[in-house]
Amino acid sequence: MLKFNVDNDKFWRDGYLILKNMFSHAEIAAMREDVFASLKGREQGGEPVVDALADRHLQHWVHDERLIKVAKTLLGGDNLAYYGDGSYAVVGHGYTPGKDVGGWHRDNTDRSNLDAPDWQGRYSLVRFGFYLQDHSASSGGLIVRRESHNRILRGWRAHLHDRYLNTGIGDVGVWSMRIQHAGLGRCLRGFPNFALGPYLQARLPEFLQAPFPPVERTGFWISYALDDHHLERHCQYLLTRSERLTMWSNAHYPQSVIDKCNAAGLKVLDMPERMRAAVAAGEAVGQQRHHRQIAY
Ligand SMILES: O=C(O)CCC(=O)C(=O)O
Repeated sequence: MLKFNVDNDKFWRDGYLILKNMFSHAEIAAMREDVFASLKGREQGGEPVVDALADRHLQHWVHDERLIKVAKTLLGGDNLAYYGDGSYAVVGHGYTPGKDVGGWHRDNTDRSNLDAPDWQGRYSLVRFGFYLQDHSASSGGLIVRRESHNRILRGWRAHLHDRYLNTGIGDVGVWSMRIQHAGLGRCLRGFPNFALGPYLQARLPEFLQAPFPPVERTGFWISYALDDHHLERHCQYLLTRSERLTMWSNAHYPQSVIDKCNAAGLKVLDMPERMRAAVAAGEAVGQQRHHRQIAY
């Protein structure tokens, strides 16, 4: 039994949801500590960049039963999988506004061609976003373009769909991987419901934009999907990406962690192993630095 409301209809209509008070303040503080312990390991301990399930500081969050339950509820299926897509970023630590974060994009496989397979039927890949500081009245949260998971919105009318995830501590965002979104969003000072996407951020005077929280802006994301044809296509796409080669080359999932996932009702697709096998077979994987449509 979940203690918070999961509005399925709203999720499929808008393409995203904010799950209010899904985690306690203490849990979010612990998650933030875990992320910083991992970061310290990478920056000072020479630990490799790996996805969340292979990261000893973070792996327990991947099989959190609440996330699994919500993902299954939203996606309407029991065959839920984790496919090596769990990561974090801290602004100022290799995560630069305007370079690594801030522009509009989608995270699915076929991004602008609505005839492509991703756009046939319900898209069964979702991402949870934990913003580990208070964005209820301050900038730095995610901006999503409502309903853009179902269509391409263009021109000035598209901005009417822009929504700011003004998450307080413990609120969690979840969105369709097909939705258009922009990281490091801003909101209007005093009006946190009013989203300022990249266009308005660049034009509105600073004093009208809500400030960022006083702590380092930290995001942690975990994706899940039904183990279906959309996911297989997305996995094929991810194998083309250079940042996955970096993230998966040294990622190993201990059997005990896989067992915990399975016990929580989550299947684990070992994408790191699949990437290593493809590399060993001499396949052309991990070469694309940016999104590139794959054949269909
Ligand atoms: O909020 C951010 O920093 C970026 C999030 C994002 O673009 C993503 O998770 O795909």
